[in-house]
Amino acid sequence: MLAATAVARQQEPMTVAQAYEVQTASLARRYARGERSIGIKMGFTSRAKMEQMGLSEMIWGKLTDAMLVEDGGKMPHKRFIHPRVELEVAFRLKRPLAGKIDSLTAAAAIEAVAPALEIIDSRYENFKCSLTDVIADNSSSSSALVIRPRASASLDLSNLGLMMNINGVARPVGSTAAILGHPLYSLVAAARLVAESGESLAAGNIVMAGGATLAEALHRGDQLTLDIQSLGTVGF
Ligand code: OOG
Ligand code: MG
Repeated sequence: MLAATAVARQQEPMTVAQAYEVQTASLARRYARGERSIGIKMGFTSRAKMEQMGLSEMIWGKLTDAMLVEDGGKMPHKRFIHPRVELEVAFRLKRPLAGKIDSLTAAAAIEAVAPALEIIDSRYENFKCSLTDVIADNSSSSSALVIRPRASASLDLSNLGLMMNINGVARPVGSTAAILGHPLYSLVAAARLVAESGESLAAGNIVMAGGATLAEALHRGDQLTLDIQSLGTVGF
C-alpha cells in the first residue's frame, strides 16, 4: 500500500519569495517533530536537470538528518511516491558562507567533498510543477540522501567522470563539469541564494551541488552505485 500520494499542483500564483516562505514553514514543522537541519540542496544547476523539468532558474531546499540513508543502506521506499535518483557531489563546510562570494572564498570554506545520491520525490502529480510549486515543496524534498562517508579534502572538481551502475549494469554518464561548468559554482550560488532568503550556510553544513545528469526513475529493489573519478563510490 502506498503511504504517500501525489496532490494536484497549486492553482494560486505566488512569488518566489512567498514560495520560500512556504518551504520555511513546512520545514519548521519537521524541526518541531525533532528533525535537525544538516544543510541545503541546490537544484537545476545542470542543463540536463533544467531541460528535464522545463525550468531554468536555480533553486534550493533544506536538508534534515531524517533524509540521510547510510552508504550501502536500504531505501525507505514506503515513504516515496514516484522517486527519482540524481547523481551529485556533496560539500561539507568548515566555515560559514553567505552572500556574494567568489569561487576562491567558496573553495576555502570546503572541509570535504564526496560523491552523493539524492532521491527526489515531488508531491505533485506526474512531477509536474511550476518554479514556485517546486520551491514550496522544498525543491522536491530530498526524500533520501546517501553521501559517501569517507570524503576527500581538496581536489580539482572541474571535470571528473561519473560512472553509474544500476542493477549490475555500468555506464559512463557524464562529468562533474555538467554542474554549472564546475561544482564550486554551485556553492557560490548557494551562498548567494540562501542570503536572499535572509539565511546563511553554517560550518558543518552539507551542500548538495545538484544533479549532474537527468534524474532517473527509481524502482523498489533497484541497486545503484555512483562512482566519481578520484572521489570514490557511493550506493544503496
Ligand atoms: C527539483 C529538484 C532538482 C537537482 O539536483 O537539480 C534537484 C526537481 O527536479 O523536481 O534536486
Ligand atoms: Mg538534486
